[in-house]
Amino acid sequence: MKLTDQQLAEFDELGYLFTPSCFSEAEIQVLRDEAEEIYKSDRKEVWREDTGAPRTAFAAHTYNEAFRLLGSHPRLIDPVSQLFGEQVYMHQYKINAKAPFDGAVWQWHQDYGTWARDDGMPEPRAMNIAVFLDEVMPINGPLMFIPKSHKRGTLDASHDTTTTSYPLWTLDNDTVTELADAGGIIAPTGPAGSVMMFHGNLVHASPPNITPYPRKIVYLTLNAVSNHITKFNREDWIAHRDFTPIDPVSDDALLEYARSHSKAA
Ligand SMILES: O=C(O)CCC(=O)C(=O)O
Repeated sequence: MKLTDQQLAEFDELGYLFTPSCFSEAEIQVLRDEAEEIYKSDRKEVWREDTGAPRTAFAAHTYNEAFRLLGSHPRLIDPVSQLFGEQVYMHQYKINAKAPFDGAVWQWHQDYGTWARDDGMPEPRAMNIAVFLDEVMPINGPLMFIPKSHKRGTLDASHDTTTTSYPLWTLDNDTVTELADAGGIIAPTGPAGSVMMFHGNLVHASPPNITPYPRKIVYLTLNAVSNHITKFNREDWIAHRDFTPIDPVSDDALLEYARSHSKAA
């Protein structure tokens, strides 16, 4: 999948590109089923909310074949490599749950703030590309973004280690208010299989999910190989130390896997 000049200009201007239904339901169903199995396991990579509900599962591409294929999928890897003008490696991989009734807040933050401060990443030449595993609705804890906020560089932040089970470098209310007054706030919604690609400095957050409806999203954090991290403070299954460029699989690899492994097959 090659980005057009118009898409490149839109990404530069707004800091994100949203592609509804980038993956088919057949491709997503197998990932959704396997994510639920991963959440049931007691692996160290599965972090939980204070209630015990799953919050995130790290590094699933290293222990699950379907998520490995997604982590090397050309519809995700190629546009990010194109934007950075070089090959990318996996800096982080998460399946965030936002569980029904229990999914907690993600405070306002910039991803690059954490990658720079905690992992010594030299430049914001990494980004998250998010794949919806469930339908994301206005009510089930959607991601919220402040368009154009990536143009403001890396902002002052403080380390929030108390609000949730997940430590995060978060922005203060005055900063968020000023940015939102300038750029507004959007919450992309859409069917499972939709993809949101966003700049490492784009300010974002998500509210709790108090509905009965799950909202799982997979995040590939792809970093330009020449921009690899220089500090190794976090576990290597949270901030990876394998800087090998990702060699994309074929476009139908996930569909083939789904055909042979889906519960209906
Ligand atoms: O999954 C979410 O709701 C937010 C995740 C997030 O902001 C992040 O991983 O940086």
